[in-house]
Amino acid sequence: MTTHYRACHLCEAICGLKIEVEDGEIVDIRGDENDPLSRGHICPKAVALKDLHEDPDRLRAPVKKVVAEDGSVDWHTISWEEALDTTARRLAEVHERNGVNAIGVYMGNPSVHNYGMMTHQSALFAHIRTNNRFSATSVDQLPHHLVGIWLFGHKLMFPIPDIDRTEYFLMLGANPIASNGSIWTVPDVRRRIKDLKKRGGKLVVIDPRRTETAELASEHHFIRPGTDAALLLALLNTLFAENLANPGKLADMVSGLDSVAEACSDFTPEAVAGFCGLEAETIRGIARELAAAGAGICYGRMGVSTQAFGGLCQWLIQIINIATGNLDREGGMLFALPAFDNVANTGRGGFGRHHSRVRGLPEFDREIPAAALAEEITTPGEDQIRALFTGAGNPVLSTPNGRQLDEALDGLEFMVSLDPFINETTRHADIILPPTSPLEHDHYDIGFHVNAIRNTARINEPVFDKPEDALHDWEIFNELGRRFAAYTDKESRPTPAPRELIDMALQAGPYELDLATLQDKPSGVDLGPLKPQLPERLFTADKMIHCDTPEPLADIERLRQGMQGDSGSLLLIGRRHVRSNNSWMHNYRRLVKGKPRCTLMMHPRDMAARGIGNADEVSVRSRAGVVTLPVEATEDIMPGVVSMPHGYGHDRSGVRLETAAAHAGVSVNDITDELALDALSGNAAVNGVPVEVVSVSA
Ligand SMILES: Nc1nc2c(c(=O)[nH]1)N[C@H]1C(S)=C(S)[C@@H](COP(=O)(O)OP(=O)(O)OC[C@H]3O[C@@H](n4cnc5c(=O)[nH]c(N)nc54)[C@H](O)[C@@H]3O)O[C@H]1N2
Ligand SMILES: Nc1nc2c(c(=O)[nH]1)N[C@H]1C(S)=C(S)[C@@H](COP(=O)(O)OP(=O)(O)OC[C@H]3O[C@@H](n4cnc5c(=O)[nH]c(N)nc54)[C@H](O)[C@@H]3O)O[C@H]1N2
Ligand code: SF4
Ligand SMILES: [Mo]
Repeated sequence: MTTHYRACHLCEAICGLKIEVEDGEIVDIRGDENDPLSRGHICPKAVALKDLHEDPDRLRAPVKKVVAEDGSVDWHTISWEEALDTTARRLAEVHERNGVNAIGVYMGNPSVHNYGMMTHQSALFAHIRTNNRFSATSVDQLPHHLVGIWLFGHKLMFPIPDIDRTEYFLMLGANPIASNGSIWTVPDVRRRIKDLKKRGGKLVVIDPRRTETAELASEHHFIRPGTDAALLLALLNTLFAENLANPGKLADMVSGLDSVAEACSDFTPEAVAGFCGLEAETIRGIARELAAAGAGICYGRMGVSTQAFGGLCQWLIQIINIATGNLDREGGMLFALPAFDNVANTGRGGFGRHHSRVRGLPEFDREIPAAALAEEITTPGEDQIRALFTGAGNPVLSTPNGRQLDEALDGLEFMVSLDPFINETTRHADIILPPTSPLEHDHYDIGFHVNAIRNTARINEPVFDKPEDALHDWEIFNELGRRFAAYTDKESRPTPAPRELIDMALQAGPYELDLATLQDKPSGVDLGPLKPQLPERLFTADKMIHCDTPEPLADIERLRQGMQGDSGSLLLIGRRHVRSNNSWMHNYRRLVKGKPRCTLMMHPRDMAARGIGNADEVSVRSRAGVVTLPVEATEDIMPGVVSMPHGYGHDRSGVRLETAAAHAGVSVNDITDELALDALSGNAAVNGVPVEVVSVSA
């Protein structure tokens, strides 16, 4: 028996694991008590790492699609030589004939959990500087990046809730008990919330659903989806009107708060109460308690990012943290200082430097909103996408109006996917390049230490040897880069192995660590709690935080317009479950067992009004499409709101995910709307979609 130490890479909590292997097989996975960040915590998904590794549906060699004369599709195993050469040649042909923008790129969420994808994608993409780049960012955390740029001068400057030392925590649109935290690496959040309450602190949750997190909170308030920006403005209004705003030591490095005070002057609690569905006195109470706390937090995630006012919400949240003096305060919001300092190591990011061809949507960091991918493939003209590269993503299930994209992908001349599975997206590829299993390569978390509540670092060796004739993601990028460069007469410079890059970055980093030191400590090293770092850590030219950001200030007018009138439609929101992970963890019996999770949660009052019985099949219709699924009656959802999880809809022809197909569900993104974006940021508004619900049970 051998024992292996490993950080779980499935979600942002990056829990330390202890994995026991006997005769080449995993016999036990448990939490690593010595991990200074996760302290032994794990969730049910960790054990599924074994299932993922052993999954018979996981591709072990490249495959190419072969279509028979009768239209039937078969996948043939091919050599790496053929797979890499064909991919590079076909991409080069499109590049040659139609220009670089004819190649589209979509990178999905697990790229950020796998360092080789981050350090090495440029080995290929340095040669394909296409304007048609997309990623899951624009269905997720895009507003956080923009706020980072606007206020702190860098797209990765994320203020992190210091939950272990706070007294008052105001949380909007996040459900960490299910998600284990986001833009907030906080393993064992349940215990931390309990500790907060034990020391007399308070957690207040604002969510249209009484979630698992709301259940634990000191207070929970329902809010009408999409109205949080008005609530946040009313909180600021109260802070300024009652003279409670006090930036404290931030005063010397902050300017422009007066402009915000002026902009929110008509957003009194009374003015927004009806729109948001909270009492005016409740809003005032929250503002007063947050101001009175010695250290407080205002934090918001998916529910306030992926909605019609996502950019404005995330900006207002940080303005509140500044106005209450809680930014850069212990027990408030602090910036992490990772050993591999990916903030110092990456560009600051830009916004709106070019726009998408068809709809004129703004780029962020050279990417345009994923909601525009289908139209960029189907709309003829110069710079139309004709070839597509996808890596670690499943946009057919994860981006708005995925059904439209599903159809659009068939029109491509060539598609290649870097992915271990034949799923709803990769089934459209001509070639699939499967990387090694996660446990066959080493692991260092470049992505998430910047979100973490404590500074720690760990490198972990592979649990299993790399099989003969297998390639890591980063090796695939290096090889594709070299071959594409050869076909297009460019000079290629393969990037050194990720380990070397990490070693260099660690040595250059703030703790002057190196790989050898970390290798001796497989449970990780503790670098201490987060500390105040401003103004030194600011990336703004004058080391100041300018709160009078023109773009979000101007967006307040759009909110005012939006507050007029109510269509009376039901509003659809999303949800997550601890045993699921976006679209790709439904192939494991131990995670999907139990009652079906892909249901429409609905309030009994709304059901009665429509003659819907419990467990009826209902059709849910939006502007974009319709899906049919079972309804689940619950008083835990606000009347007028319905909720459905994402990442389901696996029963499509050609998908090779046996267990997932048997628990297929339907995809909520068949009815989210590719035209419904936050006009400020370009982020998808997958929460707050107007829908009609009708029983289809006889
Ligand atoms: N188990 C599990 N864990 C995961 C994932 C997963 O799929 N499964 N995915 C990972 C990823 S990629 C991410 S980004 C994170 C996301 O992490 P979180 O943001 O914590 O996760 P969600 O469960 O989407 O929480 C969003 C909440 O917003 C609420 N909401 C919806 N609309 C509104 C609104 O208009 N206003 C307000 N105030 N609330 C609203 C929803 O009811 C929901 O409770 O989770 C990560 N962790
Ligand atoms: N309606 C609605 N839509 C949403 C959300 C929502 O809350 N509601 N959440 C959004 C969010 S937060 C996110 S992050 C996105 C996720 O959207 P995507 O990133 O597009 O989708 P995933 O489901 O994460 O797909 C992961 C893919 O990566 C592959 N993969 C896993 N590990 C590796 C690896 O190491 N290497 C390679 N090459 N491939 C790998 C898997 O096989 C799978 O195909 O979905 C978004 N979509
Ligand atoms: S919470 Fe679960 S999925 Fe997330 S890192 Fe920890 S064990 Fe892995
Ligand atoms: Mo995400």
